[in-house]
Amino acid sequence: MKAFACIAVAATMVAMAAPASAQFAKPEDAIKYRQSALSVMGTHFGRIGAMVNGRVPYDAKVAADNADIVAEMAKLPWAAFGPGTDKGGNTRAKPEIWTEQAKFKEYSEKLVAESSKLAAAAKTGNLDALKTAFGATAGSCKACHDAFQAKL
Ligand code: ASC
Repeated sequence: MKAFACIAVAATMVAMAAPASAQFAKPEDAIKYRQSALSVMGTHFGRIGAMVNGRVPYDAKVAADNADIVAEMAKLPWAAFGPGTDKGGNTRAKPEIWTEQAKFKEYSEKLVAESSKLAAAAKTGNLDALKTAFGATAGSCKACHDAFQAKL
């Protein structure tokens, strides 16, 4: 019984340590995963945008809750851009993601940093601070899309 539990724990640890790309059985699964993470992030980012742009009233608690989600989601997509996931699903990911990996990594890290600042700014309850951080975060979304996302 004990030995069995140890094997189960060891197997879980191996799975957690495995390269992220190995966590997706098929390229299609990785594509679906990263698109889902980016979609959830965009939804919550958009809810902050609605307040920043005055389309809905500013509510500091709602902004902070949404910004925390954005900051967490921002960490997730990148592990799903592993080798071989450039094709195999319906994707607008450009080949440059895999040929300019250092730049792509830099851009993804920029988003993680800016969205973390967004979450911190949202917690201050100051709308101007939120606007500034929102603009910087949106700028990092756009820079990456301009370089690495095929136009529709
Ligand atoms: C969003 C969203 C993006 C960014 C980008 C900013 O709300 O879904 O991808 O902002 O449009 O330029």
